[in-house]
Amino acid sequence: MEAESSFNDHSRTIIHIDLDCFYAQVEILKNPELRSIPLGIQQKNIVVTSNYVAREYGIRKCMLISEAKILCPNLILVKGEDLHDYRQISYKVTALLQNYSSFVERLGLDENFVDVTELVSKRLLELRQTYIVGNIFGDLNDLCNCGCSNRLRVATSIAQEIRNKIKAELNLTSCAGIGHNKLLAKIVGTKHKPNQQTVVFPNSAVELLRSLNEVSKIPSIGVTLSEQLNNINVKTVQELQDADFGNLKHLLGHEKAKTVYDLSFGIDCTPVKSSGKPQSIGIEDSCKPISVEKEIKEKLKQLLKRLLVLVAEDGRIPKTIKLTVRKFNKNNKVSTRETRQCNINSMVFNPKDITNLTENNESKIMTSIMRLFNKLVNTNKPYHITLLGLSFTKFVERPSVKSTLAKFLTKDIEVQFITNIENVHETEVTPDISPSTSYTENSESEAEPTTKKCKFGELIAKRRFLRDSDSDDCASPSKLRVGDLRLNSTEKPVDPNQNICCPPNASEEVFRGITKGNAARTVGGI
Ligand code: TTP
Ligand code: MG
Repeated sequence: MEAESSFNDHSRTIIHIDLDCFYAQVEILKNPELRSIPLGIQQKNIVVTSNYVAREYGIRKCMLISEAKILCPNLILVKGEDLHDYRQISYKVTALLQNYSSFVERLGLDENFVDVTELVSKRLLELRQTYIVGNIFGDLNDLCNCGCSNRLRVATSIAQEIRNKIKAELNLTSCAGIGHNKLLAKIVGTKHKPNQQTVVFPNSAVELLRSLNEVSKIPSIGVTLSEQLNNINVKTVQELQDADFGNLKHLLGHEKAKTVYDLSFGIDCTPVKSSGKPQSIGIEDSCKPISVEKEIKEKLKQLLKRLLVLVAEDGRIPKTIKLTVRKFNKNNKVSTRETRQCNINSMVFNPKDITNLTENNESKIMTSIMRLFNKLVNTNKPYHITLLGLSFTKFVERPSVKSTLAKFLTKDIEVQFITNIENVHETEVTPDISPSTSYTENSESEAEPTTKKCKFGELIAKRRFLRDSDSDDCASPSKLRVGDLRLNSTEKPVDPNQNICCPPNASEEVFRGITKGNAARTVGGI
Protein backbone atom coordinates (compact mmCIF):
# COMPACT_ATOMS: atom_id res chain seq x y z
CA MET A 1 0.00 0.00 0.00
CA GLU A 2 1.37 3.38 -0.96
CA ALA A 3 1.13 6.54 1.07
CA GLU A 4 -0.36 9.54 -0.61
CA SER A 5 2.65 11.70 -1.29
CA SER A 6 3.14 14.83 0.78
CA PHE A 7 3.48 18.13 -0.94
CA ASN A 8 7.19 18.77 -0.93
CA ASP A 9 7.43 22.49 -0.74
CA HIS A 10 10.81 24.17 -1.28
CA SER A 11 9.74 27.73 -0.68
CA ARG A 12 11.44 28.18 2.68
CA THR A 13 15.14 28.55 3.39
CA ILE A 14 16.40 27.39 6.75
CA ILE A 15 19.80 27.58 8.38
CA HIS A 16 20.64 25.37 11.33
CA ILE A 17 23.46 26.62 13.51
CA ASP A 18 25.22 24.26 15.93
CA LEU A 19 28.08 25.53 18.05
CA ASP A 20 31.20 23.42 18.08
CA CYS A 21 32.02 21.56 21.30
CA PHE A 22 29.84 24.08 23.06
CA TYR A 23 30.55 23.65 26.78
CA ALA A 24 34.23 23.24 26.00
CA GLN A 25 34.25 26.47 23.98
CA VAL A 26 32.61 28.35 26.85
CA GLU A 27 35.22 27.02 29.28
CA ILE A 28 37.92 28.09 26.84
CA LEU A 29 36.45 31.60 26.74
CA LYS A 30 36.81 31.71 30.50
CA ASN A 31 40.27 30.24 30.43
CA PRO A 32 41.94 30.57 27.00
CA GLU A 33 44.87 28.40 28.11
CA LEU A 34 42.59 25.43 27.70
CA ARG A 35 42.30 26.00 23.97
CA SER A 36 45.28 24.01 22.83
CA ILE A 37 45.23 21.20 25.35
CA PRO A 38 42.88 18.23 25.46
CA LEU A 39 39.87 19.38 27.45
CA GLY A 40 36.91 17.36 28.63
CA ILE A 41 33.77 18.67 30.29
CA GLN A 42 32.73 16.46 33.14
CA GLN A 43 29.25 15.81 34.48
CA LYS A 44 29.29 13.16 37.16
CA ASN A 45 31.47 10.37 35.75
CA ILE A 46 30.91 11.24 32.11
CA VAL A 47 32.67 13.45 29.61
CA VAL A 48 29.67 15.22 28.11
CA THR A 49 31.81 16.91 25.51
CA SER A 50 35.42 17.72 24.77
CA ASN A 51 37.31 20.13 22.61
CA TYR A 52 38.52 18.96 19.23
CA VAL A 53 42.08 18.55 20.53
CA ALA A 54 40.77 15.88 22.88
CA ARG A 55 38.69 14.33 20.10
CA GLU A 56 41.94 13.61 18.26
CA TYR A 57 42.67 11.14 21.04
CA GLY A 58 39.39 9.37 20.45
CA ILE A 59 37.47 11.10 23.23
CA ARG A 60 33.78 11.00 22.40
CA LYS A 61 30.73 12.61 23.91
CA CYS A 62 29.26 10.75 26.86
CA MET A 63 32.31 8.59 27.36
CA LEU A 64 33.08 7.45 30.89
CA ILE A 65 35.82 9.51 32.52
CA SER A 66 37.72 6.30 33.22
CA GLU A 67 37.73 5.35 29.54
CA ALA A 68 38.65 8.85 28.45
CA LYS A 69 41.59 8.95 30.81
CA ILE A 70 42.92 5.73 29.33
CA LEU A 71 42.74 7.20 25.83
CA CYS A 72 44.20 10.50 26.88
CA PRO A 73 45.97 10.52 30.24
CA ASN A 74 46.66 14.27 29.89
CA LEU A 75 43.00 15.10 29.50
CA ILE A 76 42.12 18.16 31.56
CA LEU A 77 38.66 17.90 33.07
CA VAL A 78 36.50 20.86 33.93
CA LYS A 79 33.22 20.39 35.77
CA GLY A 80 30.24 21.29 33.63
CA GLU A 81 27.34 20.71 35.98
CA ASP A 82 26.49 24.34 36.54
CA LEU A 83 24.91 25.45 33.30
CA HIS A 84 24.65 29.12 34.10
CA ASP A 85 27.51 30.29 31.90
CA TYR A 86 26.50 28.01 29.05
CA ARG A 87 23.01 29.42 29.13
CA GLN A 88 24.24 32.97 29.13
CA ILE A 89 26.37 32.47 26.06
CA SER A 90 23.66 30.43 24.43
CA TYR A 91 21.24 33.33 24.68
CA LYS A 92 23.80 35.72 23.26
CA VAL A 93 24.04 33.50 20.20
CA THR A 94 20.26 33.41 19.81
CA ALA A 95 20.09 37.18 20.25
CA LEU A 96 22.68 37.60 17.53
CA LEU A 97 20.73 35.34 15.19
CA GLN A 98 17.59 37.37 15.76
CA ASN A 99 19.23 40.11 13.74
CA TYR A 100 18.79 37.90 10.69
CA SER A 101 15.23 36.75 11.15
CA SER A 102 12.33 37.03 13.51
CA PHE A 103 11.99 33.28 13.28
CA VAL A 104 14.76 31.86 15.37
CA GLU A 105 14.06 28.67 17.22
CA ARG A 106 16.30 27.38 19.95
CA LEU A 107 16.98 23.69 20.19
CA GLY A 108 18.85 22.83 23.36
CA LEU A 109 21.57 25.23 24.35
CA ASP A 110 23.78 25.23 21.31
CA GLU A 111 21.49 24.85 18.33
CA ASN A 112 19.19 27.27 16.59
CA PHE A 113 17.09 27.15 13.47
CA VAL A 114 16.90 30.40 11.56
CA ASP A 115 14.27 30.84 8.88
CA VAL A 116 16.00 33.20 6.46
CA THR A 117 13.36 33.00 3.71
CA GLU A 118 12.59 36.70 3.90
CA LEU A 119 16.18 37.84 3.99
CA VAL A 120 16.99 35.58 1.06
CA SER A 121 14.27 37.11 -1.11
CA LYS A 122 15.53 40.59 -0.27
CA ARG A 123 19.07 39.63 -1.17
CA LEU A 124 17.94 38.00 -4.38
CA LEU A 125 16.51 41.30 -5.51
CA GLU A 126 19.91 42.93 -5.03
CA LEU A 127 22.15 40.17 -6.38
CA ARG A 128 23.13 39.64 -9.97
CA GLN A 129 24.76 36.32 -9.39
CA THR A 130 24.51 33.67 -6.72
CA TYR A 131 27.20 31.26 -5.64
CA ILE A 132 27.69 28.55 -3.08
CA VAL A 133 29.81 29.07 0.01
CA GLY A 134 31.06 26.02 1.89
CA ASN A 135 30.46 22.32 1.35
CA ILE A 136 27.74 20.73 -0.73
CA PHE A 137 26.06 17.44 0.07
CA GLY A 138 25.16 15.43 -3.01
CA ASP A 139 25.58 16.48 -6.58
CA LEU A 140 24.46 19.48 -8.52
CA ASN A 141 22.89 17.60 -11.41
CA ASP A 142 19.15 17.70 -11.82
CA LEU A 143 18.63 20.66 -9.52
CA CYS A 144 15.05 21.66 -9.01
CA ASN A 145 13.92 24.65 -11.03
CA CYS A 146 11.36 26.11 -8.65
CA GLY A 147 13.87 28.76 -7.59
CA CYS A 148 15.05 26.92 -4.48
CA SER A 149 18.56 26.45 -5.86
CA ASN A 150 19.17 30.18 -5.99
CA ARG A 151 17.60 30.71 -2.61
CA LEU A 152 19.79 28.04 -1.05
CA ARG A 153 22.88 29.51 -2.70
CA VAL A 154 22.12 32.90 -1.20
CA ALA A 155 21.52 31.26 2.16
CA THR A 156 25.00 29.76 2.06
CA SER A 157 26.50 33.26 2.07
CA ILE A 158 24.12 34.32 4.84
CA ALA A 159 25.19 31.28 6.86
CA GLN A 160 28.83 32.21 6.37
CA GLU A 161 28.05 35.77 7.42
CA ILE A 162 26.28 34.57 10.54
CA ARG A 163 29.10 32.25 11.48
CA ASN A 164 31.65 35.00 10.95
CA LYS A 165 29.61 37.26 13.17
CA ILE A 166 29.37 34.65 15.93
CA LYS A 167 33.13 34.26 15.73
CA ALA A 168 33.86 37.99 15.65
CA GLU A 169 31.51 38.97 18.41
CA LEU A 170 31.46 35.98 20.70
CA ASN A 171 34.65 34.21 19.68
CA LEU A 172 32.82 30.95 19.11
CA THR A 173 33.05 28.64 16.13
CA SER A 174 30.00 26.90 14.76
CA CYS A 175 28.69 24.66 12.03
CA ALA A 176 25.79 25.46 9.77
CA GLY A 177 23.47 23.32 7.71
CA ILE A 178 21.42 24.90 4.97
CA GLY A 179 18.30 23.33 3.48
CA HIS A 180 14.71 24.01 2.57
CA ASN A 181 13.39 22.53 5.80
CA LYS A 182 14.53 22.05 9.38
CA LEU A 183 15.15 18.34 9.11
CA LEU A 184 17.52 18.66 6.16
CA ALA A 185 19.28 21.72 7.57
CA LYS A 186 19.92 19.95 10.86
CA ILE A 187 21.19 16.75 9.34
CA VAL A 188 23.35 18.28 6.65
CA GLY A 189 25.14 20.56 9.11
CA THR A 190 26.73 17.53 10.73
CA LYS A 191 28.38 16.44 7.49
CA HIS A 192 31.45 18.64 7.87
CA LYS A 193 32.68 19.56 11.35
CA PRO A 194 33.97 21.58 13.10
CA ASN A 195 33.72 25.18 11.95
CA GLN A 196 32.22 24.42 8.53
CA GLN A 197 28.97 24.60 6.72
CA THR A 198 27.13 22.40 4.26
CA VAL A 199 24.17 22.89 1.98
CA VAL A 200 21.81 20.29 0.60
CA PHE A 201 19.60 20.87 -2.42
CA PRO A 202 16.24 19.08 -2.60
CA ASN A 203 17.48 16.61 -5.22
CA SER A 204 19.83 15.10 -2.63
CA ALA A 205 17.38 14.98 0.28
CA VAL A 206 16.63 11.28 -0.08
CA GLU A 207 20.33 10.45 -0.29
CA LEU A 208 21.02 12.61 2.77
CA LEU A 209 18.47 10.73 4.79
CA ARG A 210 19.83 7.40 3.60
CA SER A 211 23.30 8.46 4.67
CA LEU A 212 22.11 8.31 8.27
CA ASN A 213 21.72 4.61 7.82
CA GLU A 214 19.75 3.72 10.97
CA VAL A 215 16.21 5.03 11.41
CA SER A 216 17.06 5.93 14.99
CA LYS A 217 19.46 8.56 13.64
CA ILE A 218 16.62 10.55 12.11
CA PRO A 219 16.10 13.53 14.39
CA SER A 220 12.88 13.18 16.33
CA ILE A 221 12.67 9.41 15.96
CA GLY A 222 13.19 8.25 19.49
CA VAL A 223 14.00 4.94 21.02
CA THR A 224 10.43 3.60 21.24
CA LEU A 225 9.62 4.47 17.69
CA SER A 226 12.82 2.97 16.34
CA GLU A 227 12.21 -0.15 18.41
CA GLN A 228 8.69 -0.36 17.03
CA LEU A 229 10.07 -0.01 13.52
CA ASN A 230 12.83 -2.50 14.18
CA ASN A 231 10.16 -4.98 15.29
CA ILE A 232 8.69 -4.93 11.80
CA ASN A 233 12.18 -5.24 10.35
CA VAL A 234 12.57 -1.61 9.44
CA LYS A 235 16.03 -0.77 10.66
CA THR A 236 17.57 1.42 8.04
CA VAL A 237 16.27 4.60 6.48
CA GLN A 238 16.16 2.87 3.14
CA GLU A 239 14.02 0.10 4.64
CA LEU A 240 11.69 2.78 5.96
CA GLN A 241 11.52 4.42 2.55
CA ASP A 242 10.72 1.05 0.98
CA ALA A 243 8.32 -0.04 3.72
CA ASP A 244 4.76 -0.95 2.93
CA PHE A 245 2.73 2.02 4.10
CA GLY A 246 -0.13 -0.23 5.16
CA ASN A 247 2.19 -1.96 7.63
CA LEU A 248 3.43 1.35 8.97
CA LYS A 249 -0.13 2.57 9.33
CA HIS A 250 -1.12 -0.58 11.13
CA LEU A 251 1.80 -0.13 13.52
CA LEU A 252 1.65 3.60 14.15
CA GLY A 253 -1.70 4.91 13.04
CA HIS A 254 -2.16 6.98 9.92
CA GLU A 255 -0.85 10.33 11.08
CA LYS A 256 2.32 9.10 12.75
CA ALA A 257 3.02 6.66 9.94
CA LYS A 258 2.74 9.49 7.44
CA THR A 259 5.04 11.75 9.40
CA VAL A 260 7.67 9.07 9.84
CA TYR A 261 7.43 8.07 6.23
CA ASP A 262 7.78 11.70 5.11
CA LEU A 263 10.78 12.19 7.38
CA SER A 264 12.54 9.28 5.73
CA PHE A 265 12.33 11.17 2.44
CA GLY A 266 13.50 14.43 3.99
CA ILE A 267 10.03 15.99 4.01
CA ASP A 268 9.37 18.16 7.01
CA CYS A 269 6.84 20.96 6.99
CA THR A 270 7.25 22.08 10.60
CA PRO A 271 7.79 25.81 10.84
CA VAL A 272 10.64 27.55 12.60
CA LYS A 273 8.91 28.92 15.63
CA SER A 274 10.28 31.82 17.58
CA SER A 275 11.11 30.22 20.88
CA GLY A 276 8.85 31.52 23.59
CA LYS A 277 9.32 31.41 27.30
CA PRO A 278 9.33 27.90 28.70
CA GLN A 279 6.08 26.53 30.05
CA SER A 280 7.90 24.72 32.76
CA ILE A 281 11.22 25.03 34.54
CA GLY A 282 12.45 21.93 36.21
CA ILE A 283 15.39 19.98 37.43
CA GLU A 284 15.81 16.42 38.42
CA ASP A 285 18.47 14.28 39.90
CA SER A 286 18.94 10.57 39.68
CA CYS A 287 20.42 8.85 42.69
CA LYS A 288 21.25 5.54 44.23
CA PRO A 289 18.05 4.11 45.68
CA ILE A 290 16.73 6.14 48.62
CA SER A 291 14.33 4.44 50.97
CA VAL A 292 14.20 6.88 53.88
CA GLU A 293 11.83 9.82 53.93
CA LYS A 294 14.27 12.10 55.74
CA GLU A 295 16.81 11.65 52.96
CA ILE A 296 14.16 12.27 50.36
CA LYS A 297 13.24 15.51 52.05
CA GLU A 298 16.84 16.62 52.21
CA LYS A 299 17.35 15.91 48.53
CA LEU A 300 14.16 17.72 47.59
CA LYS A 301 15.23 20.72 49.65
CA GLN A 302 18.46 20.91 47.69
CA LEU A 303 16.58 20.57 44.42
CA LEU A 304 14.18 23.32 45.45
CA LYS A 305 17.09 25.66 46.17
CA ARG A 306 18.60 25.06 42.76
CA LEU A 307 15.25 25.33 41.07
CA LEU A 308 14.57 28.68 42.69
CA VAL A 309 17.78 30.04 41.19
CA LEU A 310 16.57 29.04 37.71
CA VAL A 311 13.13 30.51 38.32
CA ALA A 312 14.65 33.74 39.58
CA GLU A 313 16.68 33.95 36.38
CA ASP A 314 13.51 33.42 34.36
CA GLY A 315 11.87 36.35 36.05
CA ARG A 316 8.32 35.03 36.31
CA ILE A 317 6.51 33.68 39.33
CA PRO A 318 5.29 30.08 39.28
CA LYS A 319 1.87 28.94 40.36
CA THR A 320 2.22 25.18 40.28
CA ILE A 321 4.81 22.77 41.55
CA LYS A 322 5.24 19.30 40.17
CA LEU A 323 7.08 16.44 41.80
CA THR A 324 8.50 13.55 39.80
CA VAL A 325 9.69 10.33 41.37
CA ARG A 326 11.13 7.27 39.80
CA LYS A 327 10.39 4.17 41.83
CA PHE A 328 12.48 1.12 41.41
CA ASN A 329 10.82 -2.20 42.03
CA LYS A 330 13.50 -4.59 43.24
CA ASN A 331 11.35 -7.63 42.57
CA ASN A 332 10.71 -7.19 38.89
CA LYS A 333 13.61 -4.76 38.29
CA VAL A 334 11.25 -2.30 36.68
CA SER A 335 11.29 1.44 37.23
CA THR A 336 8.27 3.65 36.93
CA ARG A 337 8.06 7.40 36.82
CA GLU A 338 5.18 9.17 38.42
CA THR A 339 4.39 12.80 38.80
CA ARG A 340 1.92 14.79 40.77
CA GLN A 341 1.40 18.46 40.97
CA CYS A 342 -0.42 21.00 43.05
CA ASN A 343 -0.94 24.71 43.03
CA ILE A 344 1.05 26.93 45.29
CA ASN A 345 0.19 30.41 46.31
CA SER A 346 2.53 32.55 44.30
CA MET A 347 2.51 35.08 47.11
CA VAL A 348 5.01 32.92 48.99
CA PHE A 349 7.64 34.27 46.64
CA ASN A 350 9.29 37.55 47.21
CA PRO A 351 8.97 39.11 43.75
CA LYS A 352 12.19 41.03 44.28
CA ASP A 353 14.22 37.97 45.13
CA ILE A 354 12.61 34.64 44.47
CA THR A 355 15.65 32.69 45.64
CA ASN A 356 15.33 34.28 49.02
CA LEU A 357 12.41 32.49 50.61
CA THR A 358 11.75 33.10 54.26
CA GLU A 359 12.22 29.97 56.35
CA ASN A 360 8.51 29.90 56.91
CA ASN A 361 7.68 30.06 53.21
CA GLU A 362 10.30 27.51 52.33
CA SER A 363 8.84 25.11 54.81
CA LYS A 364 5.38 25.75 53.37
CA ILE A 365 6.56 24.81 49.92
CA MET A 366 8.38 21.81 51.35
CA THR A 367 5.17 20.75 53.08
CA SER A 368 3.37 20.85 49.74
CA ILE A 369 6.14 18.88 48.11
CA MET A 370 6.20 16.26 50.84
CA ARG A 371 2.43 15.96 50.62
CA LEU A 372 2.81 15.23 46.95
CA PHE A 373 5.51 12.72 47.77
CA ASN A 374 3.25 10.96 50.23
CA LYS A 375 0.55 10.75 47.62
CA LEU A 376 2.96 9.20 45.19
CA VAL A 377 4.74 6.85 47.56
CA ASN A 378 3.28 4.70 50.26
CA THR A 379 5.97 5.14 52.88
CA ASN A 380 4.49 2.42 55.07
CA LYS A 381 5.79 -0.11 52.60
CA PRO A 382 9.40 -0.48 51.43
CA TYR A 383 10.24 1.78 48.51
CA HIS A 384 13.30 2.69 46.49
CA ILE A 385 13.42 6.06 44.82
CA THR A 386 16.06 6.42 42.11
CA LEU A 387 15.17 9.84 40.76
CA LEU A 388 13.60 12.97 42.16
CA GLY A 389 12.53 15.92 40.10
CA LEU A 390 10.86 19.22 40.80
CA SER A 391 9.46 21.64 38.32
CA PHE A 392 7.45 24.80 38.39
CA THR A 393 4.78 25.41 35.78
CA LYS A 394 2.03 27.93 35.07
CA PHE A 395 3.86 31.17 35.45
CA VAL A 396 2.61 34.66 35.97
CA GLU A 397 4.63 37.77 35.27
CA ARG A 398 6.13 39.43 38.28
CA PRO A 399 3.86 42.19 39.57
CA SER A 400 5.15 45.66 38.87
CA VAL A 401 5.86 47.94 41.82
CA LYS A 402 2.65 49.78 40.99
CA SER A 403 0.44 46.74 41.09
CA THR A 404 2.08 45.45 44.24
CA LEU A 405 1.36 48.75 45.87
CA ALA A 406 -2.20 48.70 44.61
CA LYS A 407 -2.64 45.24 46.05
CA PHE A 408 -1.25 46.41 49.33
CA LEU A 409 -3.67 49.29 49.39
CA THR A 410 -6.56 46.98 48.69
CA LYS A 411 -5.29 44.69 51.47
CA ASP A 412 -4.88 41.82 49.09
CA ILE A 413 -1.53 41.35 50.64
CA GLU A 414 -3.15 39.65 53.60
CA VAL A 415 -3.15 36.38 51.72
CA GLN A 416 0.52 36.65 51.09
CA PHE A 417 1.97 33.85 53.14
CA ILE A 418 -0.35 31.02 52.47
CA THR A 419 0.73 27.96 50.60
CA ASN A 420 -2.23 25.89 49.64
CA ILE A 421 -2.84 22.74 47.77
CA GLU A 422 -5.86 23.79 45.83
CA ASN A 423 -6.24 20.85 43.61
CA VAL A 424 -4.13 17.84 43.08
CA HIS A 425 -4.05 16.78 39.51
CA GLU A 426 -4.22 13.26 38.37
CA THR A 427 -1.11 11.19 38.68
CA GLU A 428 0.74 10.49 35.53
CA VAL A 429 2.38 7.11 35.49
CA THR A 430 4.89 6.52 32.79
CA PRO A 431 6.71 3.23 32.62
CA ASP A 432 10.38 3.87 32.57
CA ILE A 433 12.54 1.79 30.32
CA SER A 434 15.34 1.98 32.84
CA PRO A 435 17.23 -1.21 33.32
CA SER A 436 17.94 -2.12 36.89
CA THR A 437 21.25 -0.33 36.85
CA SER A 438 19.81 2.92 35.61
CA TYR A 439 20.20 4.76 38.85
CA THR A 440 23.92 4.78 38.64
CA GLU A 441 25.42 8.07 37.78
CA ASN A 442 23.16 9.41 35.18
CA SER A 443 23.19 13.06 34.41
CA GLU A 444 21.22 15.69 36.19
CA SER A 445 18.46 17.15 34.20
CA GLU A 446 19.47 20.62 35.18
CA ALA A 447 22.18 19.72 32.78
CA GLU A 448 19.70 20.59 30.10
CA PRO A 449 18.62 17.35 28.55
CA THR A 450 20.13 17.19 25.20
CA THR A 451 18.77 16.31 21.83
CA LYS A 452 22.05 14.67 21.06
CA LYS A 453 22.24 11.05 20.48
CA CYS A 454 25.09 9.16 21.98
CA LYS A 455 25.32 5.81 23.61
CA PHE A 456 24.80 6.69 27.26
CA GLY A 457 23.33 10.12 26.86
CA GLU A 458 21.12 8.78 24.13
CA LEU A 459 19.48 6.36 26.48
CA ILE A 460 18.84 9.11 28.96
CA ALA A 461 17.66 11.53 26.33
CA LYS A 462 15.45 8.92 24.82
CA ARG A 463 13.98 8.08 28.15
CA ARG A 464 13.23 11.71 28.55
CA PHE A 465 11.66 11.73 25.14
CA LEU A 466 9.42 8.90 26.19
CA ARG A 467 8.52 10.57 29.38
CA ASP A 468 8.00 13.97 27.92
CA SER A 469 5.96 12.90 25.01
CA ASP A 470 3.45 11.50 27.48
CA SER A 471 3.40 14.54 29.62
CA ASP A 472 1.41 17.59 28.87
CA ASP A 473 3.95 20.09 29.91
CA CYS A 474 7.35 20.96 28.62
CA ALA A 475 9.88 19.94 31.20
CA SER A 476 12.53 19.09 28.71
CA PRO A 477 14.11 21.57 26.40
CA SER A 478 14.87 18.88 23.95
CA LYS A 479 11.45 17.39 23.71
CA LEU A 480 11.26 16.34 20.12
CA ARG A 481 8.09 14.87 18.80
CA VAL A 482 7.80 13.07 15.55
CA GLY A 483 7.83 15.57 12.79
CA ASP A 484 8.17 18.38 15.22
CA LEU A 485 11.67 19.66 15.64
CA ARG A 486 10.43 22.22 18.06
CA LEU A 487 12.28 23.32 21.13
CA ASN A 488 10.37 23.12 24.34
CA SER A 489 12.81 24.75 26.55
CA THR A 490 13.40 24.92 30.24
CA GLU A 491 15.63 27.78 29.46
CA LYS A 492 15.33 31.29 30.59
CA PRO A 493 15.76 34.60 28.85
CA VAL A 494 18.92 36.58 28.65
CA ASP A 495 20.06 38.02 31.88
CA PRO A 496 21.62 41.34 31.01
CA ASN A 497 23.63 41.18 34.22
CA GLN A 498 25.49 38.18 33.04
CA ASN A 499 28.91 37.66 34.43
CA ILE A 500 30.77 36.00 31.65
CA CYS A 501 34.11 37.44 30.70
CA CYS A 502 34.34 38.96 27.32
CA PRO A 503 36.36 36.67 25.07
CA PRO A 504 39.88 37.94 24.46
CA ASN A 505 39.42 38.54 20.75
CA ALA A 506 36.03 40.13 21.02
CA SER A 507 34.90 43.66 21.62
CA GLU A 508 33.69 44.09 25.20
CA GLU A 509 31.07 46.56 24.11
CA VAL A 510 29.64 44.29 21.47
CA PHE A 511 29.88 41.25 23.71
CA ARG A 512 27.83 42.91 26.43
CA GLY A 513 25.71 44.89 24.02
CA ILE A 514 24.28 41.92 22.20
CA THR A 515 22.51 40.78 25.30
CA LYS A 516 21.46 44.18 26.51
CA GLY A 517 20.32 45.42 23.15
CA ASN A 518 18.11 42.41 22.72
CA ALA A 519 17.10 41.81 26.27
CA ALA A 520 13.71 43.43 26.00
CA ARG A 521 12.89 41.61 22.81
CA THR A 522 14.31 38.39 24.13
CA VAL A 523 12.17 38.44 27.23
CA GLY A 524 9.11 38.75 25.11
CA GLY A 525 10.30 36.70 22.21
CA ILE A 526 12.46 33.78 23.22
P1 TTP B 1 26.48 18.86 21.03
O1 TTP B 1 26.13 19.93 20.05
O2 TTP B 1 26.07 17.46 20.76
O3 TTP B 1 27.99 18.73 21.21
P2 TTP B 1 29.08 19.82 21.17
O4 TTP B 1 28.53 21.15 20.83
O5 TTP B 1 29.83 19.74 22.45
O6 TTP B 1 30.01 19.26 20.04
P3 TTP B 1 29.85 19.34 18.47
O7 TTP B 1 31.03 20.07 17.99
O8 TTP B 1 29.84 17.90 18.05
O9 TTP B 1 28.53 20.02 18.16
O10 TTP B 1 25.96 19.27 22.47
C1 TTP B 1 25.98 20.60 22.96
C2 TTP B 1 26.35 20.60 24.42
O11 TTP B 1 25.41 19.84 25.16
C3 TTP B 1 27.68 19.97 24.69
O12 TTP B 1 28.73 20.91 24.60
C4 TTP B 1 27.54 19.41 26.05
C5 TTP B 1 26.07 19.18 26.23
N1 TTP B 1 25.72 17.77 26.22
C6 TTP B 1 25.19 17.19 27.36
O13 TTP B 1 25.03 17.85 28.38
N2 TTP B 1 24.88 15.87 27.33
C7 TTP B 1 25.07 15.10 26.25
O14 TTP B 1 24.76 13.91 26.26
C8 TTP B 1 25.62 15.71 25.07
C9 TTP B 1 25.86 14.90 23.83
C10 TTP B 1 25.93 17.03 25.10
MG1 MG C 1 27.32 21.53 19.16
